[in-house]
Amino acid sequence: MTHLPKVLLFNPRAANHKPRIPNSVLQVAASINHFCDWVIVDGNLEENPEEKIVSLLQDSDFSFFGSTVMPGPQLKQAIPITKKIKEKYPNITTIWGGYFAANQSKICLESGFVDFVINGPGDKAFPLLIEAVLGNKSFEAIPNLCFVNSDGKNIQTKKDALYDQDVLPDLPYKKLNEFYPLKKYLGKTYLGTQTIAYHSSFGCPFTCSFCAVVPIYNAKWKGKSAQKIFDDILFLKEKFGGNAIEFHDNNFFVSEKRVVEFSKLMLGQNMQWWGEGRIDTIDKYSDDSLALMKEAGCKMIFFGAETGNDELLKKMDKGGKQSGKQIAEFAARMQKFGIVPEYSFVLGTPAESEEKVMNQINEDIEFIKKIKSINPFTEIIIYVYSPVATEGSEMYEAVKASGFKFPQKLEDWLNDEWLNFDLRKNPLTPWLTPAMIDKIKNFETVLNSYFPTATDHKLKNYHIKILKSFSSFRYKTGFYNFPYELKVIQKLLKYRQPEKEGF
Ligand code: B12
Ligand code: SF4
Repeated sequence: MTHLPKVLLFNPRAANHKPRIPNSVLQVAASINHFCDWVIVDGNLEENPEEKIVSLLQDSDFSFFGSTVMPGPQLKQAIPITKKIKEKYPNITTIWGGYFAANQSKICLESGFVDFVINGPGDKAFPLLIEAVLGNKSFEAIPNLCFVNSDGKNIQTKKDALYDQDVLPDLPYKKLNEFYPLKKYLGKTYLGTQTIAYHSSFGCPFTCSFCAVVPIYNAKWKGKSAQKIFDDILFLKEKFGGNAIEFHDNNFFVSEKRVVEFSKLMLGQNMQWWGEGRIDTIDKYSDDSLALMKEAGCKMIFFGAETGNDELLKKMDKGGKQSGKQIAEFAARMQKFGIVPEYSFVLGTPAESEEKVMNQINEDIEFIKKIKSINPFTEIIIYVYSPVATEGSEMYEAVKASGFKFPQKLEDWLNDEWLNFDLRKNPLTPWLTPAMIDKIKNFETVLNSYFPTATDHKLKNYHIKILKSFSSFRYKTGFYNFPYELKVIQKLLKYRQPEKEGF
């Protein structure tokens, strides 16, 4: 009997979050399914994932440990657990992938406990890397890989063009179901009682200057066909009872043709769905397409509205097409079709003076109120700008000029301020004063009380009435300071303010 190489794949816990199908590790598991014996440990479903991993490593002869790593809370488990594995089992090859690892590959490799970083899609790189390690071959020819060579030099290999998504191996849902019942991943949301997390495309064709997708995908995008998406969804519906979908793509709506085809297939399925898109892209869709999408279950779409200021939109490289006027008109257009626009705004971008930063925050607050008056059903998500190293963009140049620096060591990301950095709530960037952060947060509290989110499916009608009546004076007069009473009410009602990704 031949022994297959053993691979332990880890999905670290994303703090305070309901579990979702762990697509990142599941997709790389699919890429090695034909020649490796793999196990998934999901930090979202394990009380103590470290204990679980240690016991697996003690009982069996694993050669590889792979972890996916997003910025923020996932680091809290990914860093100490990988470090421990490397200390106790130096022969196990440790591999990180995902957005944090790819965008911060240098410090990951310098930590001494991450041997390799996958820089972008791992579908080809991961199996090739396992083969190269086992066969003692060179790593230089493996695409999408970062590593330190024998001369101590950081090497980033060439990026592959994006793969044809329809020919990649199917995700091994049935095998995942052997480790964790798949039903545990199908959460209750405002979309349905058993919501599927599905990822139908990679990358994004745009280059917004604040976006972590840009350095990895360089304005490339590739999606699965409508038929392939539909077949997978139907499988998850029939086999595991999925009855709603969150599309986790960076940009689900790039191709109107694909969305229309998918919508036609979904008619009569009685499943509601949500995804992320761009205002300027979907504004080009025909009325017929929008009406069809609604009929096919499209309930809400997430859009990066960012700001109403046209000059700033240009600096953000929003393709130069999105304008404040368009954002406002589009909110009204969505209302006509009964699709909820979920607009995210990025407040607190750098400017030449403190006064200018504050003025922009005030302007953005007024713009958000304008959007709400045009279409009160618009869901508003407020972020505080957290820089991403998009070298060469005007925005990142201003960030660097302000003296801002990313941590120089991997473990520094475990400090509280850096753990919270990518949550985009209080990134402690040098140009933001505490008064500015307070202003943003207080406004957010008042706004979310006056217009409670539709995504909190536990919220009752009388909760909404209470929240609205207590916040009405503040919202209408612009008095946002110290909204303690609203915080207490929100806490008592267990009201969850809206978060990105519609969950
Ligand atoms: C699902 C998701 C979440 C889920 C996580 C669910 C889970 N894992 O349990 C939740 C909602 C919890 C979440 C939270 C956050 N997220 Co999030 N999230 C995503 C999302 C939408 C999809 C990730 C995914 O499943 N992709 C599908 C897989 C197949 O693709 P992939 O991860 O890229 O994997 C491929 C490669 O990267 C590589 N790879 C990845 N991992 C590994 C591991 C190994 C071993 C190997 C070999 C290869 C490999 O190979 C894979 C296959 O080709 C992405 C955006 C996106 N479209 O990817 C954002 C994204 C990763 N999130 C992001 C952020 C910032 C966050 C937050 C930190 C902040 C926020 N406000 O959203 C929070 C953290 C909050 C918290 N409380 O933990 C950013 C990261 C940006 C950055 N600066 O790097 C992204 C890119 C969204 C964005 N465009 O801004 N998120
Ligand atoms: S459209 Fe969205 S995903 Fe694409 S580059 Fe801009 S912010 Fe990033």
